[in-house]
Amino acid sequence: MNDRQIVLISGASSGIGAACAKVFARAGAKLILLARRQERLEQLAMELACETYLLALDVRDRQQVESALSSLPTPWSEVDILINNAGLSRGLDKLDRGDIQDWEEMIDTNIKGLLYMTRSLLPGMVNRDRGHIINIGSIAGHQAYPGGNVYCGSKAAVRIISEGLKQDLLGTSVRVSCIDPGMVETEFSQVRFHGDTERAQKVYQGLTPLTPEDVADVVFFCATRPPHVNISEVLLVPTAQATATLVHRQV
Ligand code: NDP
Ligand code: 8X3
Repeated sequence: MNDRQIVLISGASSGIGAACAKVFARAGAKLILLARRQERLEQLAMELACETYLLALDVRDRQQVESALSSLPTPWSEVDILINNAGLSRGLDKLDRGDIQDWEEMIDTNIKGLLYMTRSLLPGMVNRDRGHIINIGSIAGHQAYPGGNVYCGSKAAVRIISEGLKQDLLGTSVRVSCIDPGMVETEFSQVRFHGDTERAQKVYQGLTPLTPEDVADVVFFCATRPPHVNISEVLLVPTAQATATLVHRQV
């Protein structure tokens, strides 16, 4: 990658986002790290040997997103790569028993938050005729699974929004990628099960899941292709996973 490129990573306080920060920092990027937990961002920034700018905000808050991104100080204002990674699942209930607050949190974060971020930074990329939007989707955007209903729908939306965005940007040099991982061991399942650690651990029992670093490697690869190459979509899964529901566990 070009030295000194500015990379904004949402959801940088944990898991895949934090791993992306480490990979891009090693390559010499300048990083804007965004998440709600400021202390986590500060801790990460201390570990990184690169320039960082921290944005402690909630991507669901449209006003906060617009105001923070439109007032980035000059050395940070021309974002080259936006990694839309902030996201979450809540619950695994059948739809008739689903918690509406959980649905709203997923839709507001995974779809609307991603749109607010993109809408704020994309005009600058188009004007400069340079940039890359990298969205973190999921295998759940390709196949639904029981109880996944709204989460899977939100990730299907990420996939289709990415496809539409690529079409809208045709004729510009701005690139779009959608990276769709299968099972990755992060705080994801803890968040899904509202802090039920035992239930969260069972998700990965008997198999070797992807690590956040595995996903970050793929994100970095997409971001570092020559300018005429656009990797539009990548589905990556653990070797022990075939589909959203078909996994091989050693007993
Ligand atoms: P983590 O829970 O470890 O990380 C999620 C990150 O998103 C955190 O940094 C969190 O920060 C941030 N985030 C959540 N809500 C908001 C918000 N409203 N505003 C700002 N930041 C927010 O999970 P992962 O690293 O696994 O998840 C990253 C992405 O990868 C998600 O989009 C997820 O759907 C996707 N994914 C995960 C898979 C997995 O198996 N783990 C597989 C496929 C896709 P904070 O709480 O500090 O705001
Ligand atoms: C996260 C992976 O299969 O739990 O998107 O939905 S899965």
